[in-house]
Amino acid sequence: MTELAAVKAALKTQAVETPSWAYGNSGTRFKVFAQAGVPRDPREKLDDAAKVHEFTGVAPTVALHIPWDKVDDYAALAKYAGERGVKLGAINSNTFQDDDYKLGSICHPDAAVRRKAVDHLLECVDIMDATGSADLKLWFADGTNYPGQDDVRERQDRLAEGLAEVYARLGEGQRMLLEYKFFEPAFYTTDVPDWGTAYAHCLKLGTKAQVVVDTGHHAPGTNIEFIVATLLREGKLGGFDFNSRFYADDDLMVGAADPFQLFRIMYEVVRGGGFGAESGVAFMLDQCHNIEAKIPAIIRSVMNVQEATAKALLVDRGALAAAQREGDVLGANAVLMDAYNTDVRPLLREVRGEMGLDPEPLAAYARSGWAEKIVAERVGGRQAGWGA
Ligand code: PSV
Ligand code: MN
Repeated sequence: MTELAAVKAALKTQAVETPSWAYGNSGTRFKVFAQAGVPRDPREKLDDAAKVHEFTGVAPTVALHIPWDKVDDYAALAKYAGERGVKLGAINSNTFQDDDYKLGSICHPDAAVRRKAVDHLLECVDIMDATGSADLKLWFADGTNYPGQDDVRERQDRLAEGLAEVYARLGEGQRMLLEYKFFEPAFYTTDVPDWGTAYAHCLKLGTKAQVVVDTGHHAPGTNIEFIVATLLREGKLGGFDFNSRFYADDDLMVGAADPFQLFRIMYEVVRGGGFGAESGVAFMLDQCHNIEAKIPAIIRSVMNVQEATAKALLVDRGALAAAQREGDVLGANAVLMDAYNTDVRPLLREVRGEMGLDPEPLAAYARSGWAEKIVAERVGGRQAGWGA
């Protein structure tokens, strides 16, 4: 196989997971703007996700969020997804929207609240059994707002205890993916604020516990690709929640704010053996489309990930290694920048053509009439939104 053929073959195996909540209404804490045609239940979210996969060919799974996507029969929901050509992906837990969680969930000072939170996580594993999902994705809003509010060390003990109980419940082939976020909603201490804390807990738990890197969950200037390289090296990178940030956890389209950063991340993924199904690294989106049309925004996001991946795959690794060995600073940098500055859109158009897809997913989606159809048909009922 020529090198270009190998790059194309790799791109055809790419899999980006889209989040059910991105198809619903969302906003900032100031206002949620409703859009016409938005799904009213989990099935309609899957219908939209299936369209993203139909036009991109590389978005075969959909992440669910419990209880936002609560249904009576999860096996039936998985079957419904399958009939539309997609599968159910990670199950995202929610221990941050109940009044009981004001002071935290699995780190709460009251054992009864901790019990409630852990029971929810165990319920999520039951759901994974029914849907065939492999990953439980955990993000905790736990933390404190004021110095002295709670015992920071004890909160870590409570966290470890709760996680251990859920870990013990994981079945064969199931994983626990622990996300970190440096602040918000807690402002003084956060119980899982950084990759080091997440890594320490996952290391203690065992091989089924891995870290999720949400690209929006870092302070400005953080070198995310270094974190990626380190976690991959330790076998602890479970996956990504991709999105873009300008300020904090903006949840904008991945690759919109800083495509160069996305390329650098994808280069470390490729370099560290994190690309491809056998790597176990999950490439998920975690985004909210507040003012832009949702389905095209998700298609655009998937394409942005594809473009960054194509550029990362095009890096001349041999030339780079040679320049690095020789201490050729400018030469090494030039090899990386050559790949980044390549216009990979023609290559991706070819790849799509070879996959039997329209080379222009956004134009094909616009022509498909799906946007008009859902606006006409999804009338009445309650639109899905943040919290539903
Ligand atoms: C909140 O910050 C958050 O965006 C986390 O990143 C989760 O992954 C997501 O919500 C869904 O719960
Ligand atoms: Mn996330």
